[in-house]
Amino acid sequence: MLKLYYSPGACSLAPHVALEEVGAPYEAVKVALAKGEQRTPEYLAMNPKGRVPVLKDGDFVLTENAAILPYIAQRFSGPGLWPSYAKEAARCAEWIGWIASTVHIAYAHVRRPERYANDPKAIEDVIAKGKESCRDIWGQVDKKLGEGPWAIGERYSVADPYLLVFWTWGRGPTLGFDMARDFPSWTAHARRMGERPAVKRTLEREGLELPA
Ligand SMILES: N[C@@H](CCC(=O)N[C@@H](CS)C(=O)NCC(=O)O)C(=O)O
Repeated sequence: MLKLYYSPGACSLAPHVALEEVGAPYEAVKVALAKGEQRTPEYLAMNPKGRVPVLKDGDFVLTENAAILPYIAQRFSGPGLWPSYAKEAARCAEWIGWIASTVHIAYAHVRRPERYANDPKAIEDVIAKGKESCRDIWGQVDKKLGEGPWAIGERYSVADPYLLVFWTWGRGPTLGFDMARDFPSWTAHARRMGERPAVKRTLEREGLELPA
């Protein structure tokens, strides 16, 4: 039995949706980040990084969205969430690599500035600059998505639920972007995501609103 350790609204939303999409039996184990459950000795013994997501497949423990998403897609190849054509697969890897290394990290400068500076004034600056970077990067995502309809074009892949995470963070209180006005292509993508039964089920379980 697969187990996904997730926290509502966190970046673990992406593998959560992916598991719903592939229809594999799995258990969703909630980790309350606000209560520090990611730092208990038991959790750290499983994932010394103290983060979600973690995917357990028997004894195989996997961390990092950039590894977990391709793993889910390739292990359950039936639904085709990892493209079989080399160029499409490369596009999918390109999105996932960029989201993990750049989009997520830009957001962390605003949400977790204490990781990047100690001095309170410097922290203020990290947040201000982080917001600017996010607006710029959110714009790049919007442009790259274009008409879609999906991240890599005509075909839905695990890059799509990963994008949804950052759309929801864009509308959240940390960034407070007007996603529909400023990032219309990404918002159209989020709305398409919201029509998928797997996404509806996952958002409901995590207590998140559908993209309006
Ligand atoms: N590079 C990791 C990042 C994971 C990560 O930062 N997860 C956050 C939630 S979105 C977390 O668990 N934060 C808890 C903490 O920092 O204490 C991935 O993509 O899987």
